[in-house]
Amino acid sequence: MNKKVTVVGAGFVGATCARRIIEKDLADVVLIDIVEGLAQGKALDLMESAPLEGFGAKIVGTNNYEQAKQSDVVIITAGLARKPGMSRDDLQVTNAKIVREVVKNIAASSPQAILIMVTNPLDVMSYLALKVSGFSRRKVIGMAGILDSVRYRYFIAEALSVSSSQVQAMVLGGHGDSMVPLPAYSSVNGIPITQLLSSEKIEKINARTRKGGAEIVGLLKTGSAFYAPSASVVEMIKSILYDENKILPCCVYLQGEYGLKDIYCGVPTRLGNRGVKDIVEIELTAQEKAALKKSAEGVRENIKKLNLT
Ligand code: TXD
Repeated sequence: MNKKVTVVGAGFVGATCARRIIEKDLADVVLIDIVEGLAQGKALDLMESAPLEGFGAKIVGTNNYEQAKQSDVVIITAGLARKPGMSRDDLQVTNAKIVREVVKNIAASSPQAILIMVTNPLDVMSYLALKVSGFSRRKVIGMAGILDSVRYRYFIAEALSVSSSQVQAMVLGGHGDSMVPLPAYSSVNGIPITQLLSSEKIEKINARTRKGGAEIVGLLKTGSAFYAPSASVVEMIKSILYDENKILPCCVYLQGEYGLKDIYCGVPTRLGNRGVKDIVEIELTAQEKAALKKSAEGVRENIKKLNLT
């Protein structure tokens, strides 16, 4: 039997995730949206591409949670996206209401599922999903670090005129302007970027990475990025459904790791069929540790505004 992935929110990120999953035959997909006909229309359109694209996976669209029962993985993308001039935090009040309702429904229909959170502000919504679902921390994981890291990889590849597939790079911390790119853990086929680029050039790339989301919002004007975000979600799904045990930067609940407690933050995580198998603690300089702490404290301030008891 095929694996089952439910995608909540049939907008830009959700529909593109659904498309990538079925075109790669990774799982059958249930696409859910609150807007009548939207998920149904996109699902039917995708199924009609199957004869040409040659995939065997199935997708259905719906407005309720009946068909989502017994999902292996649920991706939550429901909520507003940024417009120019907005920060991710500006979305919090509206998106918290949406995420609360969606997570309650998912917890009732798929209590065994692994949740991948996408809705912004990502770190805060992941925390909210953990609390509302009552799931174990291994099963509620936010997607952000992979996206921030692939942006970093692309910018490094562009600066060096090398294939981006040869660039490895790591960005930790919250999914906001205070995220923490780690040049010491970034390389081109094993060669540290610190040997290939000047520190001024690296600092410029770090700054562009921190503002990577805003750069796309500024260009699109009506919404935010979705191609690289959906590809990043699929990287997580593959590692979970096929127990690949990849170490990927993910937004996870910390209970003392990196000196941080009761908070969601982006750190290297080993992902497999049980969700988070391990949180990997890497060595950081005093400056990087301070930056990670600062990034996490910003998230904590916003978590307080959720008024969870
Ligand atoms: O790195 C990351 N985590 C992110 C996060 C990268 C890119 C986008 N990021 C965030 O994902 C973005 O800031 C938004 O909060 C979400 C979704 O972004 P997207 O670009 O897909 O937004 P859309 O196109 O507006 O789609 C949102 C859909 C839309 O179709 C709504 O009708 C639907 O969500 N929606 C709902 N679906 C189900 N149930 C409820 N309650 C609901 N409310 C809205």
